[in-house]
Amino acid sequence: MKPTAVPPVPDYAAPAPRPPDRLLTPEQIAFFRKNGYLAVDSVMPAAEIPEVRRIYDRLFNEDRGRTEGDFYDLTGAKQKGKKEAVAQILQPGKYAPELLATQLVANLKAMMRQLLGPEARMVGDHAINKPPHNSAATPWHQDEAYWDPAKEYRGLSVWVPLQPATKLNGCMHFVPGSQAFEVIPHRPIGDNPLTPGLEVVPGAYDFSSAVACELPPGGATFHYERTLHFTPANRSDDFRRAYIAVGTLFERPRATPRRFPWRERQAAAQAAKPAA
Ligand SMILES: O=C(O)CCC(=O)C(=O)O
Repeated sequence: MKPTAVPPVPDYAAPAPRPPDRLLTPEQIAFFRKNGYLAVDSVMPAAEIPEVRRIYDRLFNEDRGRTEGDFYDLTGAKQKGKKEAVAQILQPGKYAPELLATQLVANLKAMMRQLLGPEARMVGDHAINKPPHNSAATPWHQDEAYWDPAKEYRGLSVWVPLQPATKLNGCMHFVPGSQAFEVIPHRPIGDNPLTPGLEVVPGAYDFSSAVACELPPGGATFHYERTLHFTPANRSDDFRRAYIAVGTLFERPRATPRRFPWRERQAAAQAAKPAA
């Protein structure tokens, strides 16, 4: 059989091929900077939602990225034949470059610049698809806990649901103001170091001040790299699809070193795993 070539990583930072057709208001920008998150009802034309959703469903139906290690279950250790509880594709733009030519992405790039500054650029994307009637939440975490502890960052994620996002199917929840925290202690989900996902160590924080952000399809939430966030399990009859774009203003070496023991545990467990 002819081996299929691994698609190249696209230039996420390239200028969008079209101008934005909507922007954030000064009030929305001020809200984001104060609270560390923002919910917006529409970041793309309504007519584009079915088109993006078709691309998204095709990628998941075709298991795109599995052989490259870009398709996996965020919340569980890999088990042959077991369906993903929280299926994630890293860099869907690599497998469907047409995603990056959409009005959606042109708008998100412009909004990233509004929120972080004119030097901000898009650096990647991912897609998280929760199947219907599945009990897996995406536990509380800060995105920076996944990243390189030797670096410091200023960045954000934009989370775009392609159907309504509700408390029933797993909308985003945030702790307002938590963007100002340090990275708090995390561990691999379920304390299983073979799980790729992370969670805040149980008891390390009281999440009672969290807010839920329900959205229409084609809306978005924005959050900084340290904003605490979570999504509940999908208890609805439909998939809960989210396309996520990541932007940064800077990524540079930290002046003071730090360690993320949770990442060291995951790396050690992977290294000790017998070859498949
Ligand atoms: O979609 C989800 O379940 C979680 C999304 C998330 O954690 C993120 O976008 O940073």
